[in-house]
Amino acid sequence: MTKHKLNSRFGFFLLLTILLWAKNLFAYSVDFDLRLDNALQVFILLINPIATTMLFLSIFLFINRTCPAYITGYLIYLLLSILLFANVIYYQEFTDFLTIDTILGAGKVANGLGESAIRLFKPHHMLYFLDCVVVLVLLLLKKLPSDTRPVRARFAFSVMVASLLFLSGNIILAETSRPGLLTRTFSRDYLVKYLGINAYTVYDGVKTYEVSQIRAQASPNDMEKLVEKLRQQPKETNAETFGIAKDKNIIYVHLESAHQFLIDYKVKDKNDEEHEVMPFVNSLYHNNSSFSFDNFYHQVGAGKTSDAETLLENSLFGLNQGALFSQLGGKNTFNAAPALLDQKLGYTTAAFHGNAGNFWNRNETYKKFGYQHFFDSSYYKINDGNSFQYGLHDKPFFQQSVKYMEHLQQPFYAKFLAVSNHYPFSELPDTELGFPNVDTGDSTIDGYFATANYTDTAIKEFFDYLKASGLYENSMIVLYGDHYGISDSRIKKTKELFGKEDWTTFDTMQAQKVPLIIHIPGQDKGTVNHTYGGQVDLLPTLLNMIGYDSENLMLLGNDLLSSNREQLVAFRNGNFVSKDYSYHKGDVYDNQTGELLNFSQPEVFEEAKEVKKKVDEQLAISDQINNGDLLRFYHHSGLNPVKTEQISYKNSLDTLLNIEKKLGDHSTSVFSTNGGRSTEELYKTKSYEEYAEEASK
Ligand code: GP9
Ligand code: MN
Repeated sequence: MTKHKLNSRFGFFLLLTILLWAKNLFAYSVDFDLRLDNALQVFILLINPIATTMLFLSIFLFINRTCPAYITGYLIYLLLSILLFANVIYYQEFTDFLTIDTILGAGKVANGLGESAIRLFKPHHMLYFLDCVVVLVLLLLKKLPSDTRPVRARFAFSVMVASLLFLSGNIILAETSRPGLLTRTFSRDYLVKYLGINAYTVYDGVKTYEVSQIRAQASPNDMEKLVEKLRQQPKETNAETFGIAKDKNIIYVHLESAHQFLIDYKVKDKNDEEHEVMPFVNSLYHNNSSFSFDNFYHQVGAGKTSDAETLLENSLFGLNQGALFSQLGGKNTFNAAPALLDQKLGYTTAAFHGNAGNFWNRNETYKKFGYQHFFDSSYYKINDGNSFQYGLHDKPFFQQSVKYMEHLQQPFYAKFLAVSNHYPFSELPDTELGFPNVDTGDSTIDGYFATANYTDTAIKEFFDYLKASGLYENSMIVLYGDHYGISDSRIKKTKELFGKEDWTTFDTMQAQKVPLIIHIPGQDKGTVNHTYGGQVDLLPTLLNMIGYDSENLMLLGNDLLSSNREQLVAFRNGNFVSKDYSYHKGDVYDNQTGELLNFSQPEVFEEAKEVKKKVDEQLAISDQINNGDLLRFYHHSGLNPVKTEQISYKNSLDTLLNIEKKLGDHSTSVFSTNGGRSTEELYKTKSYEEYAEEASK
């Protein structure tokens, strides 16, 4: 390129592009923590600021007159610099990126940040503006050559098209590295990591606009209509189990990617010796203090884990597209279990998870759900040896949770999200290897049983602690599978593991069953129940057990233990399973034989088409409530909207310690009931290697 060109307006364009690119890379390496896992991610990160910076800056190339062109170019550059810097400051405080909602509406956050801006300002932040000042001064002093000749419109247009092509290339690479990036929106971290701050901000702006349009059209009247509809479907509850877990702590143990077929399954090793995959969970499953279920299905969509959480804590479905947590979690009004238990029954509420709090937008959604405390990865000691891409492994996760859990006032509602049994099912720490792999030729399936076995031991250790600390007797512990681990596209490769010759669509549907075990120490009427139900039914079941009449809540599910319940499991994609048959895209299969009934039993086929209407209606009601944010108009629940601005997850331990101190002798935390001593030493954990060595002695 000639010197002449560099002195032109295009030269100015290049200069600004390079400066912004450099500042973005600087922010990536110094101020943001974007966790890169492989070379492709590094490459994408390096190039991702370029396309959008060029695209925005190309606007000034279209302006003919010299002064306005340079001023516009400079202002765009300044705005992009401010956007970057604002994110740097925000990230320091919230470990997350600015949303359009925060920028536009939330004066609170801006004020809060304003106050602490001085505290947050670090000397190296000067670098984000130094160049802006230098360029401005050079422009004013006319040291930077300003070219009076306009850029030809055709050239400006080509630059714009080139940046759009670059952007498409960037998006394609990003989708290759992380499929579902734009449709599932795992977290803002991911969007910035793959597309850069500018593209993320535009994407967030478009989504925010879409959401606000739908909400603006919704009215209290829409809610009333839905209330009427739900009233026509009276829900029975089981009077015998009403209140059997009254005042108990509620402990949720989230079994990541657990299929029901893991229950009682034994893996054969090379010597044909059998190894039980989840011996501890199996013992709970068959225990007479457990209400267990063998026809319980996950009902998640693209939001996977987060959809399971939505279903479980709201008895509403996730969204038809993308994740409710990411799209609406920080915006909507919910009548979620944590808020309900806190406000109506005085429970302390806390969530524990060894991954970053912004994954699935949990930081915001949990506040809206009413969680008072959230212990995310920042509360755990994590290193390369005890973690993988989804966070801390289960054994250290449960163990390290104790120092927080022991300070929760009882009764508490605590959710523990285990994660080791997550795709790709091959990332256990070295000391945890040893459980035999299966041999299907698909490495994802082959490691699945070993990671599940690891989680099983972690849960056993956690239960041992609960017993040793005395928490066990005061608690009900609910274990549930969040969704499938082996996807529909792979699942047929498991057929030999289950002694099957063929694999049908019906088998794939069966594989969507997940474990559900409601363990209530002291009960002895627990059995394995065969009712057909799904995750949407868990909250009504749980509320009945703790003795809360849920009549005034907008719950779409019904009590799994009621004998008169309608056994209908809607999947997020509109397929369903009923007591007698399974429906898949117009095909109806017999639940007992797996046979396709469309032709052999046309009457069942016709009936199924009728049932399908109910399923569609259930999903539609859920979507209307969620998309229209209709619970903001619903007051019969008697719940107050959660005051999210009063919740902070930054110093959850201090908050708990202060409460403990204030309550003094009245404190009911385990720490207090243990005479003000920690119960951490009661936690015993060993690696697979150590257990194996012990067993061989
Ligand atoms: C990560 C974990 C995984 O925090 O919840 O989510 P998933 O990929 O299973 O939806
Ligand atoms: Mn999951």
